[in-house]
This record gives sequence, structure tokens and C-alpha cells, in this order.
Amino acid sequence: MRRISRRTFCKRVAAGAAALGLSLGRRTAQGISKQAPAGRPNIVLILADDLGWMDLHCQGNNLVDTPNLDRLAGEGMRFTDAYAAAPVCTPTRAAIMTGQSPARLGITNHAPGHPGGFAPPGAAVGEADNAKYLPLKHVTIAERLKAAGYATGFIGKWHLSCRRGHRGRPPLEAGLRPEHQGFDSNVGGCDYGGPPSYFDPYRNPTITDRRAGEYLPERLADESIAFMTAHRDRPFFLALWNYAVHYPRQAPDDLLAKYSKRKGRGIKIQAYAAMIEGLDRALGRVFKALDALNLADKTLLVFTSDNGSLDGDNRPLRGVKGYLYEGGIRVPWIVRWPGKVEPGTTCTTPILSTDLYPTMLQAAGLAPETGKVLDGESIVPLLRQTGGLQRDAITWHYPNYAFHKENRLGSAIREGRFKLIKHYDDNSVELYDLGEDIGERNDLAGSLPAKARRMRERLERWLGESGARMPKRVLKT
Ligand SMILES: [Ca+2]
Repeated sequence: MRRISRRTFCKRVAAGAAALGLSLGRRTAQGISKQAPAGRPNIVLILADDLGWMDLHCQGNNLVDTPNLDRLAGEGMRFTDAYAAAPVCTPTRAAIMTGQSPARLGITNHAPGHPGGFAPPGAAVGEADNAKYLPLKHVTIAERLKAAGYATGFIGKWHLSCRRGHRGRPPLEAGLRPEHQGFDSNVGGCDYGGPPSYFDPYRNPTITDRRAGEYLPERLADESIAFMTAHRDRPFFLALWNYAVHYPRQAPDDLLAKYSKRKGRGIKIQAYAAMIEGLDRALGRVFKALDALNLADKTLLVFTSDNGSLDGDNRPLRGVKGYLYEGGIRVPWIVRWPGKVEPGTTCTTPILSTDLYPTMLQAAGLAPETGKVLDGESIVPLLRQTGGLQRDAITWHYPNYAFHKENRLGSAIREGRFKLIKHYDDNSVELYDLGEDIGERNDLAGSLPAKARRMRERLERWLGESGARMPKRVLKT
């Protein structure tokens, strides 16, 4: 009963904030208290790449086995309405590192992306300009934690640097890797999106010692365990940003064989399902190592994804990676923090990746930088069940064309149970009641015109305040 009442509390908090009509917009976070340094937890931030909202057993997919992540959820809090800051890799990762929205950062599409103004044949609008990488001027969460005495390690996929020259300048990739953005060490973090093969990932210049036949998620787990072991006696920040489950679809033979027999709703591609369990198996070794090192009790562990699934079975959600429909942005999100987060809880308050920066700062007892605009908000009150969030809406801006997809350029806002998507090709909007219609089938823009107009105005106000770059009229060639 206690757990049920706590869930209800979380819901009530979200509804209460909406009823108060609290504003969304420019806001400088303040008033975060300092903890004693001795109480600082380790922070392990695990990202999966392109893992969809329905891709885990604990999220309701009964055809995929993810026992280790299920156990993690049972030991912590699972957020049902968690979102990536963007429907593709790079802007979400930039938002995590800075606490600022892709719109404010001007980083709205995956690197390297098209040049600004690009439009596919027949399209009505061309892309907004996009910064393509995370400039060094930003103070990252790794830089903050490092300055506070944390050992900082990056392992896995980065995708925040740029291999190609930008606006005529020489290539910057080597100067924009994790080790230049606050991490003491970097294994795997360079420019490219996916590995050519999960069994031979060595196009990556930071992994030079080949080990025959190893599976990349297992190698990244090995590297993570080595990092945690080396720094077990001091606070550390480990970013384990997996390449899985981005294509190519590759998994160990035993899992491929296991899933080759599984069919049904929840599995669209069997090798993809095998890969999900392959990731879960590797993460299980990381979790076990935390226990063996006696670190689990003093570690804040977050698991989430950088965007929705590209070609998994996203039902009941609409859309995939690259779209502002729920399938493109809604993601799994689990937090374990022993002694702080009650085991086995769920929270329905909408959160998004931009919240990680202020959350990690608060967990480490650090205040946000003076004068920095934070678009995210610390979710520590939700984790500790001491209160709700101040905001009552979250927003997205995706004025770019995703590779592989024919998405429409747009922006979106979720306010309570309602979500509005604005399209730039014809200036139309769609409005959905996610409480009744999680699959976004029944567009209410026509039947609730006043609500649609108000949400659209609020979205446009936020875009203006954020300095968001806008799509361009198509250039005649
Ligand atoms: Ca991704």
C-alpha cells in the first residue's frame, strides 16, 4: 500500500504544479543546498543508444528478457514519462552534458548532419543551422564534478565532436573529445555514431588493443569495472554511454539462437531483441561489480536512452527515432540510489535528459554556476519523494531532417497530459491527450482550438526566449 500511495503522491505533485500554472521559460536555478563532502555519492550514468521505451521487460515487453535492468528497477525508481531532450543522439547528449536545451545550445541534429538549409526534394522548408558539436566553452557536468574532486571517466559512445571541418575550419574532432570536456579518461569516445561491427569495433581510435571476438558491450563493461575498481576509494563519475542498441544488429550467438524462435508483438527484429539482452547481460556485470566493490550503497546510478528506437517495436507509441511523436522521444529511465530512493517505486512526472545536469550537481552537493540558464530541473525531490518539480511543461525543438527518416521539421510541448506538436512545413499543429491516447491517434487540435492556441503560443514564446534557430525557406536552385 505504501508504494501505491507514493506513486499517487508523484502523480498528485505533477497535477498540482499544472493547476498552479507555474511558468516555463528562462530560469536560473538557485537555492540548492550543499551537502557535506563526505556524503557525496559516486555517480554512474549509463546511456543506451537508440533504446526504445518498450524495449525492456520491466517496461512491459514480455518477449525481451532484461533481468538485470529489471532488478535495477526493482531496487530503485522507474520513471514512466521520461523523455530524451531530442529525437536523435547528439542534441540529447549535449543537453545531458550542459543542462541546457538543444534549442538554446543550437545543437539540434545528430553530428555531422546536413549543412544548414538542407531540404530533401519537394520539401517546403529547409533545415535550421546546427552547431554539429559541443563547443569547449560550455562548462560540462564532468568539468563541474572534476573540479569538485571527483574522478571522471568516460566509456563508450560520445558523438559530441566533429570529425569534419566546420564552416571552413580544420577538423576539430581530436580537440573535442571527452578528455577535453572534463573527463580524466576516455575509452571509446570519439566522433562517429555507431561501430562498423560490435565484434570488431576498432575503427574507433581510442580502442587500440584488440581482443579477438569480444562483444563491444562486454568490453565497455570491462573498462567500467576497471575504472570503478581503480577509483573505489574516492568519489567518481562514470559515464558509460553504450553503443548498443544502435545498428548494426549484432549479438552473441547464444542470444541470437534464443531469440530466433521468438515471435510476436514486442519483437520486430529478432537480432535487435537479442542485442537488448546482450546489453543487459553486460550491464549485469557492472552492477555485480558495484556490489563486489561495496560501492552500490554509495552510488547514484541512472540508466536511460538518448532517443527512441529506430526500428524496434515501439507500439503502443507512435513514431520512431527522428520524430517528435512519443516513439521518437519517450525513453526508459531508472534511478537506483540506496537510502535515498525507495526501492520498487515508479514516478509519472514528466522528466527529460536536460534534468540530469542539475540532478547530478545536487546529488554531489554542488550549486549551479551563477548566471547560467538551466533548462533542466533537479529531479532529486522526485527521487526522495520530498516534493514535485517547479515547472509544468517540457519542450522540444527539432528543426532538422533525421538521417534515414522523412520527418517533418517541428517543435513540441507537453503540458500535463496534453502534447502539442508544431510543424514548420505548413504551420499546422497536432494536439494529443496522452492520458487517453498514448499512441497519438486522435488529433484534438480542431476540437480544442483554445487549448491548442494557448499551448502553441507558449511553445513559440519558449522558442523565442531560447534563441532557437528556425527552419529556412527552401532555396531555389
Ligand atoms: Ca541515438
